[in-house]
Amino acid sequence: MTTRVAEYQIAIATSTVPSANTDDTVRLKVYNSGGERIENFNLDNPNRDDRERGRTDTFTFLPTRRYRTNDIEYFYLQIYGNDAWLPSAITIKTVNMQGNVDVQWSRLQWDPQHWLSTDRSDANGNAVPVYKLNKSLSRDRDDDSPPTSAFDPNHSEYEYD
Ligand SMILES: [Ca+2]
Ligand SMILES: [Ca+2]
Repeated sequence: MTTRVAEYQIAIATSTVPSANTDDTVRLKVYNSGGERIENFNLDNPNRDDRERGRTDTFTFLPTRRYRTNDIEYFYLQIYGNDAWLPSAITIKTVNMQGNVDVQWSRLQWDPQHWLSTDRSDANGNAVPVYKLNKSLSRDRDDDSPPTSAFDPNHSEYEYD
């Protein structure tokens, strides 16, 4: 039983390897079980140089409509540009109306092959413009062990806008 989403708290770390940083736009998109995109967050702190090497950036968003945590089915993490980016970890939390964390999704062991770029030849041909984070694989309300297969680099659904 989950409750209405009152806030998202997102933390994303950038790898320390050379060129892991990016100045390109990155968005986190939230989808419901019907495949409808219900949020499209621009991961940008206005007064901060986000996604520098070895840094963790945090973002807070309010939902743009009314729904419950259970309505959330999956996420896309998408880059808009060819300044390749290599994350090292991501955590997404939903907060309820009482101010408590409702559910936390996280991937704390990022595959170092999984660069994001619109130029697929980046990272020796391993780069993709978008990753899918499946709720069913990554949800860890009571489990501290990091999921290992939360992101699907082979999915074919892209949305550009
Ligand atoms: Ca910024
Ligand atoms: Ca880069």
